[in-house]
Amino acid sequence: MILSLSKQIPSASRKIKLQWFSVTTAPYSHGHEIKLTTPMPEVASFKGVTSYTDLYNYSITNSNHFWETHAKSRLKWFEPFHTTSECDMSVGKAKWFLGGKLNVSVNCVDRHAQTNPDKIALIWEKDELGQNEFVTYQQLLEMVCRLANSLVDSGVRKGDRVAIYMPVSPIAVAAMLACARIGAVHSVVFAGFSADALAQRIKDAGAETIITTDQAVRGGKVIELKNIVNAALVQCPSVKRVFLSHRLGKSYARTDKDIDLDEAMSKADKYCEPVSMDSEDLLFMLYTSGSTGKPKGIVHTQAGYLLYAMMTQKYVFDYRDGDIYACVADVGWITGHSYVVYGPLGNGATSVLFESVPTYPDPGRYWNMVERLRINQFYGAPTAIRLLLRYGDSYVKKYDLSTLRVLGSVGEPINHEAWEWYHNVVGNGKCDVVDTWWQTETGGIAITPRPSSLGDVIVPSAPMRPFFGIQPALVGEDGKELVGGDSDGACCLKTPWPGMARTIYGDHERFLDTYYRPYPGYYFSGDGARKIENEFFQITGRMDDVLNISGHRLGTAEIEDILDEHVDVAEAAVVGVPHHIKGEEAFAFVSLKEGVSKQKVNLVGELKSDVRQKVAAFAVPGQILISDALPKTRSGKIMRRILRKLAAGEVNDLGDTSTLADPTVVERLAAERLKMK
Ligand code: 6R9
Repeated sequence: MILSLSKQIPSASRKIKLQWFSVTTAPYSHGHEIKLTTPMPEVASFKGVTSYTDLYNYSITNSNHFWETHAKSRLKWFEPFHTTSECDMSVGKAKWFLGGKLNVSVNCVDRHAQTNPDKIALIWEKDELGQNEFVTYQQLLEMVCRLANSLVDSGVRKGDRVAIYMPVSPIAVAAMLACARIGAVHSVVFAGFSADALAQRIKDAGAETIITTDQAVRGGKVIELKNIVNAALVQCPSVKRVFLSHRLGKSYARTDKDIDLDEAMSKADKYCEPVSMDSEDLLFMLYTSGSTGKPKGIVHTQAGYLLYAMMTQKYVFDYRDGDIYACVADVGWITGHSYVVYGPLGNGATSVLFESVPTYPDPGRYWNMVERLRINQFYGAPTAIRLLLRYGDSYVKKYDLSTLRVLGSVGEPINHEAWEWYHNVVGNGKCDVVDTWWQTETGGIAITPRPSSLGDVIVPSAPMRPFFGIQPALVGEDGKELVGGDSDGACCLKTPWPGMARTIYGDHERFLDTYYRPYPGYYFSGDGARKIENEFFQITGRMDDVLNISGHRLGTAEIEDILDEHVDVAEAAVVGVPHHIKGEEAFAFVSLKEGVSKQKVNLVGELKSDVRQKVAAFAVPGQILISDALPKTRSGKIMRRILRKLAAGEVNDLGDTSTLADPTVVERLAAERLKMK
């Protein structure tokens, strides 16, 4: 999809390019070699650095000195590190700040509670419009300590995995930081995932502890979280305890493993001694989708991750002391980890927690919140922007959004219409729009237009430039880096950075196979990219069987596994199709077992409900085409290329079908496809 957009960018002369850029030049049109304006005190120790270009180059050529200087000045250490990094991209090895001891919760809470106890750490924008809760750093410290002590009192120890299944709330943030305080490894599971998906993640992590909430409420709808946890527990006998916090306080089914979190916290000590952690001890794992059915528990460690989240939050969003910063992501995704919790709190910022949805109670919700809370940075997803722009400008215009300075976009490519609306209507033409490309695996933003308030041009709809320390490379099928021209390649990163993932929990081979072996010497992201005018990066989409539905990553195999389980289904294949709001949607092809009628009543309904129940609502295919067979090569491989064309409705442009075992299958599928909307 983004490809067609990039074609609109004139690739001729600089003059044309500047016209194109003119939407965002003022007041940042100083050209490329501008002096540093954003305070970065560390620059004083980087010899010869006087411009942004110098600084970026320094971060690559003197990577260790660059990061070491920041790690010393920005993190609070119990014991200093002795070696800055031990990394080898050719074998997927990454270690940062070796020998150093620290505690992430101390860095995110204690030190700010000491210097600025009454500063607001969290503003909870609850689902109910106009209801906020404010948590100061001092209060957050007490919450974290009491929660940490509750965990310890019940037997949770350093290295234990703790599953967190909670809505966006201060108590969810405290749960993450409490794990960090005692050295437990948290695994936050997005509270929109089903009982089966939750159980799968609990089992893979070997978690014996769950922290959850009675109910969640989103857009006025109640989700019975505790009952979902109970259903997951049936599959996870090894779980020993379920801590339960209360949101709505409605009734739920109890089990003998339940521990009331409020009660436990009120009895617990209000201070908890932080555990001294090694830089490379596990901080958390977060499950994400790959091209097989089994989600991968991406592992991040302590110091490198935290430093990278902090640096990117500060310099990408031009965060300044006193700003009110809002990232509206759910804490169940990496964006919530790095840009709701660790990055902003590490920097001592005021971070907004958004519990609701963009259209509740009406499509002005975000902007109502921006006005009320006087938000300076707003970080959201293109899917929401696309949805909101359809309701027109009036929901934006009625609010005073003059506090906004930077608007961020994440999760998927932002198309031109959405970018322009975000920039012109939401930002009133005055804010920087930063399209941020990164992944669960990169830990923090890797490619983004403007890594500080340096001032420079911004190309609409492209993440453009690498952040400090990041060196992207476009690599061709032969494993060689593509240089020059506007060619498409695999989006790889060729130098290590502190936020990089360390492994897949329990499966280091899969980690190497997925990220380091496809293009030896490089980290392979799974995305394709190209360079605009041989200068700015633009992402072209996934190169594997991973879908991006409303910014949520999902492997096609995860949906196929569920469809395959249905008694009537012989085989299923899922592909992505473009969708005007979600960006992409799943389209399923299903062949039936012998003797099952294609007309079977409500088969499509049953299949959709299975996916909803067993994966998540966002995974439900928009369309399901039932047939007697799927197109296969003579060696039995399903031809997804053809299915993608069929799904997109391009039935007359199916390309070469000569390698198919039975070409008539495609003809029948094409006829069926034409009958659908
Ligand atoms: C942060 C996050 C990662 C995948 C990534 C890519 C897509 C994210 C993007 C983008 C184009 C952007 N993606 N940001 N594509 N432009 N600005 O979303 O992490 O959930 O792991 O997804 O999302 O395909 O590979 P995660």
